[in-house]
Amino acid sequence: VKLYYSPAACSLSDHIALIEADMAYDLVKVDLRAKKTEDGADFLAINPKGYVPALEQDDGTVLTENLAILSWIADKSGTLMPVDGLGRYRVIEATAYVSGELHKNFKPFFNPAASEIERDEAKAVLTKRFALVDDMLGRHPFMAGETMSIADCYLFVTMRWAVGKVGLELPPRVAAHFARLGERPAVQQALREEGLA
Ligand SMILES: N[C@@H](CCC(=O)N[C@@H](CS)C(=O)NCC(=O)O)C(=O)O
Repeated sequence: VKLYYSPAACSLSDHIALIEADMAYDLVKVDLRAKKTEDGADFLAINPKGYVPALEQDDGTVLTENLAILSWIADKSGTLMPVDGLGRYRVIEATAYVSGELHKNFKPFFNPAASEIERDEAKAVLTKRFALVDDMLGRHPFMAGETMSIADCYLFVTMRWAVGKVGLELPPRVAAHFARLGERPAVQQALREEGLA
């Protein structure tokens, strides 16, 4: 598969998941402003939504939306999400929380036109959202249960933004989880390959 990505963007979660799942992949960097890939192709022709991640399969099919791409990686590899039972829906629940409740609230920190008030409001919401993640991590070692899942891959990216972009002080269990995930070889490889190590 080909992963269309931008360094440090939410596509980093798919990159980590592909490595954790031991799947073969090629990376294609996208200039999100110019909507061009690193090899000069029109990114809008590949993904009309104009954002990353996008995952192109070997037959040319393009899948978009992080929750769908992460779920595809999990299902194809048989890792990072239980195949059935409540555990599967716990992983989807946690990944939807990262996408809809964490990721969304970073928007003002990526938008140079956002006001200080918007940033302060978003920071207050993120503080509450991460406090709930701290509760989850008090019940089990990973975000959605006993083992690493796609939710943790995505959570890692948002924790990285929280520390590096927002200057948020992560609650203790979240901070410890961030440090532990950062030590995983797959995470270190993905960071290296995106020029972030
Ligand atoms: N709904 C999308 C949102 C993806 C998204 O926000 N991508 C950001 C990077 S983290 C992006 O490419 N922004 C550039 C743009 O929208 O032009 C998903 O869940 O995959």
